[in-house]
Amino acid sequence: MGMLLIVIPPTVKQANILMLGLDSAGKSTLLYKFKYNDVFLTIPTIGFNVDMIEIEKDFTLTFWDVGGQKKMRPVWCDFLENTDGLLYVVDSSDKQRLEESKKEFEFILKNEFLKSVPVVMLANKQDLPGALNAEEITRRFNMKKYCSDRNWYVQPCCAITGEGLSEWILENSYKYL
Ligand code: G3D
Ligand code: MG
Repeated sequence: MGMLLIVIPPTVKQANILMLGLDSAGKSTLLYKFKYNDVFLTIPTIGFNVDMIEIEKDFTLTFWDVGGQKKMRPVWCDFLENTDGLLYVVDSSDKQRLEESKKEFEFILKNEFLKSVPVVMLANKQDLPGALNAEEITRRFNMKKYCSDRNWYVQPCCAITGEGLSEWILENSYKYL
């Protein structure tokens, strides 16, 4: 997949991460896990959640977790401006809605505001039986084609246990943004 490295000007102390994905993909669970290293009972997000997480001294990521229900998806466009990194969350075990998720993904990538914005796809719910692995998600989402104009990476994870997250959030996130 290659090395993802985007140079952050020394003055940039904050980056906006937009979390998108279908409803129930696990976005809010992931955000709680990032923030508190804990699992909270999530309720379907009506509107959006926003949270700032200090990755290291003087570097903060602001996560925008936008509701993924069908009626919310047209609203995604209102959140695209000023996005430094897209975190697209997929329920890797929900094969029935994979195609729907892919369609939304492809659609959103075409938006001018997301031009060249790096993408990390979180292949969530790896704990569930039959979950597609990162290679399969990469293939099914046609990442090589649709993200050929930007840096991208597919990270398998489980928002409940946090597996796969710490590597990304602590070690690598700042490199992507
Ligand atoms: P959303 O914010 O993308 O809409 P949520 O999704 O974070 O609200 O999560 C939807 C449901 O998926 C929640 O279950 C949550 O506990 C579950 N979930 C999230 N991540 C994982 C995971 O990695 N593994 C498993 N097994 N479940 C996960 P409920 O039952 O509350 O609907
Ligand atoms: Mg939510």
